[in-house]
Amino acid sequence: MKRLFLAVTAVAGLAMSLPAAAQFQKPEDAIKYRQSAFQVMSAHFGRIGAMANGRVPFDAKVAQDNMAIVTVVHKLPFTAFGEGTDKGLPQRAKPEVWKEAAKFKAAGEKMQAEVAKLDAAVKAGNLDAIKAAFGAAGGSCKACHDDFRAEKYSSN
Ligand code: ASC
Repeated sequence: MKRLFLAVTAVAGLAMSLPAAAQFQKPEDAIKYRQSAFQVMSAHFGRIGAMANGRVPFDAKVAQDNMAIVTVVHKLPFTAFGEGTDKGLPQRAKPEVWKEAAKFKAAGEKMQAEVAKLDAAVKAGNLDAIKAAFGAAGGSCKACHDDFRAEKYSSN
């Protein structure tokens, strides 16, 4: 029993230390994963946006709880754009994601830098700083969408 436990924990530890990109069995899995990560990110980013834009009252604790989720999730989609994942399920990723990989990586890093600034503002609980940082973070989402996200889903 103890040996089994050791074997299971060894395998689990190895799985956790592998780059996430290596863990998808099929392109479909990677596509679903990145679409899901973007969806979760958007839901929680949007709840902070609702406060930044005055649509709901500002509550620092709610902002912090949502930001904690964004902070965990925002890097995940970029582990799931491996070669060969341009097909497999309907998606909006443009071929430029792979053709202009350096530019795509830079756009993702820009978003991550803006998310880090938003995190600092949310942790400080300063609504004016949150408004500014939210605008910049949303701008980094939009810039990447403009270049790398198609209007329509592909057919496969
Ligand atoms: C969001 C969301 C996005 C970005 C983008 C900003 O809340 O879901 O994709 O902000 O709309 O322009």
